[in-house]
Amino acid sequence: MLLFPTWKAGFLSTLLAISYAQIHSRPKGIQTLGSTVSRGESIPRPAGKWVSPEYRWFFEYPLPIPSTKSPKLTYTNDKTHAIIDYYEVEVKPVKQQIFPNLSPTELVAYDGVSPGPMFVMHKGREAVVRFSNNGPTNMSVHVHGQYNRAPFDGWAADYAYPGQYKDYYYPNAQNARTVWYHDHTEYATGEHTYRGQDGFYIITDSEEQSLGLPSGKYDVPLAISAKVYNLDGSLKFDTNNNSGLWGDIIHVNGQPWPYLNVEPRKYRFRLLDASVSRTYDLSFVEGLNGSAIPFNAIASDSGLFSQPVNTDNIAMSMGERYEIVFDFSGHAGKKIILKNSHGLGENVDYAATDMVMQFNVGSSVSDSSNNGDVPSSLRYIPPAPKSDVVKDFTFGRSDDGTWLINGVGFSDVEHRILTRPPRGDDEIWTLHNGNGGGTHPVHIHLVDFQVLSRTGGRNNVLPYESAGMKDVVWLAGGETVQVVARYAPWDGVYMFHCHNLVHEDHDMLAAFNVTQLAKWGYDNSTIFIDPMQPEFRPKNINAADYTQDAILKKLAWFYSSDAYHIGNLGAVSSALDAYSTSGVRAPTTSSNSRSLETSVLASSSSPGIVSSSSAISPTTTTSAASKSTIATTSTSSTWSHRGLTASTRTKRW
Ligand SMILES: *[C@@H]1O[C@H](CO)[C@@H](O)[C@H](O)[C@H]1NC(C)=O
Ligand SMILES: *[C@@H]1O[C@H](CO)[C@@H](O)[C@H](O)[C@H]1NC(C)=O
Ligand SMILES: *[C@@H]1O[C@H](CO)[C@@H](O)[C@H](O)[C@H]1NC(C)=O
Ligand SMILES: *[C@@H]1O[C@H](CO)[C@@H](O)[C@H](O)[C@H]1NC(C)=O
Ligand SMILES: *[C@@H]1O[C@H](CO)[C@@H](O)[C@H](O)[C@H]1NC(C)=O
Ligand SMILES: [Cu+2]
Repeated sequence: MLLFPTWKAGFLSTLLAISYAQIHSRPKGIQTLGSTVSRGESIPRPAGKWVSPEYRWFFEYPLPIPSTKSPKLTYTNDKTHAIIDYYEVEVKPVKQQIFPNLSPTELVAYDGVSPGPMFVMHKGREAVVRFSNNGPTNMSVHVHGQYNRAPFDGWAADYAYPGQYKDYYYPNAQNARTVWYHDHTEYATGEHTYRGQDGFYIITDSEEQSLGLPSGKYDVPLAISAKVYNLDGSLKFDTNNNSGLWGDIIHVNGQPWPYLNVEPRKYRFRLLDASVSRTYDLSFVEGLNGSAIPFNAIASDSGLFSQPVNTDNIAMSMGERYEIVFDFSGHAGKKIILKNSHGLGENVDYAATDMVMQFNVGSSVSDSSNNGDVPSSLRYIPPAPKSDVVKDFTFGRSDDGTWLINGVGFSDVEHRILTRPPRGDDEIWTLHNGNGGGTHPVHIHLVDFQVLSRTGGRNNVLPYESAGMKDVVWLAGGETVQVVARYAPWDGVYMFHCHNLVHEDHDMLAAFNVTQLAKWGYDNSTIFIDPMQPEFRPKNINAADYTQDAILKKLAWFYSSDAYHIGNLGAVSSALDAYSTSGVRAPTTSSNSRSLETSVLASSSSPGIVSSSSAISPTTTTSAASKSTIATTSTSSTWSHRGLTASTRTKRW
């Protein structure tokens, strides 16, 4: 076995660390080199194939920690004291040194960093984020994992051209969870995300904070992605290749095979598979050949589990998040490697795709708070609702190689709305892996779902898949998976798709329309149901819109739209309760047959030029619901307990 020469590695990496620090314009918050643990420990030079130039600097560069984004200003309503925090993010090109021996790599990233700045949102405080597109491509931003109203959900055809901006209005009303944001532009989501447009969006709440989980520097987000590079250091991406992009260079938070100095205590890690096509089976080992060390999985896509799941591995597919608490206390002075299994699913394995990163465990603990046992009870999760509405969706490949859902892709504008769940309906969706095989992580926007069953393939639901609520489920070759969700709280048109981004762009992306229940007494405004609603479309960047005065006016206008306010949510919630107990079904079709209700989307699928002078008029609000309540307390407690009544619902149809 050819060993990597340690002295040379140490010398070289000192030099390189300097140039890295100079070239890398990462914001404050980057983990600096620790002094207690030596880096560059020699590891066997992996044998096997590379498609990129060979990478040799394993565990020599520190894990970048995304900086936390601060609001630029805060709007407070005079009467209700409700608050909206306002943030600005610029999408722009940046050069980042990835290979120490090649030219810097060109990326297009949020605020010029990849992954982008991290949002830390507190439940109960709404936010508006203005994304200004100063990059070379179109842009649509999806905050993946919260229930945004349709015009703010990153609809694939609702993109901003270079030179435009869009204001996204976010509720931050759900329980604590690890959400992420990434590009969702039609036919280009994969390439844009791959070239840098992704980041973390954390929602936190007081219930979570009272659990005493590791926090601060002991709470670390880990976005794992796999890419391919050319000899000149540029990223390789073939837009016309519709099979997948597995990648031989594994990155964590944008850095290939980094290390993190840790203390011998508990850490919370927020794992995200941000790759285009690669799935992982992750485990922690001491030394390359060590056996897997058990840890507690505590949360998935939609927040905390009801109780921790003890496991020694986590298998995850693209878009999924898992949170774990790992205890380094028995490993002082050791090196722990985060490993990946070879031979998983349809992945193509390369020389070093079995390694992810290394933890260098120090010998002392600087802060022993929040280092106790993980509580045995983490959160109340209602039992899965019973439902006899079952809809089938087959994820398969057509003869020409296109990936489709029930034979339909996003480019089939007339048919891409595959189903219309009545608002508040509990539905079981049966997801089939059809022709063409392939791994399809299925992401349903808007809802949190529960995984009910998996047949074929792995034939079981993994304990950490069923322990919490999710928004992506891994549908591997030969598998059929059932998920149940309540299609709520909002009505409107939302996407669901494969999160193998190559499949998504080629064209495994469809939609559903959560339809109004007539006469149930809640807000019946339709302003938020069309993702292409003109008022909310991107606008040309102009200085006048960026003054404090213009921004505050815009925030007041958003506030008056009543998109998310507690009065609205309360009314929706009680209307749906009434519906649930009445047993009367609204006269809406629930089949997933092709429908021809297309006029709205057909006319808006190719965004016309948005007039540059489309100044927002703060008086054109269509919803006039009163704001008699103050949105500072928990806005969704009623909502999250709705599931309690679900199992006793009787439906008569
Ligand atoms: C942005 O979208 C427009 C309209 O679909 C398209 O013509 C244009 O080529 C896109 N721009 C880029 C840079 O891809
Ligand atoms: C498409 O990409 C896959 C995976 O990287 C590769 O194996 C395949 O050869 C590519 N196909 C073409 C036609 O380039
Ligand atoms: C680790 O395993 C590899 C084969 O997987 C073997 O070649 C190597 O000698 C082992 N190293 C140690 C230290 O046991
Ligand atoms: C979605 O459903 C609503 C009824 O709730 C309807 O008004 C609207 O036109 C539908 N949208 C599309 C694009 O079919
Ligand atoms: C919406 O609700 C209001 C008040 O309940 C009612 O007056 C109005 O007619 C409704 N509009 C539609 C389109 O149903
Ligand atoms: Cu797929």
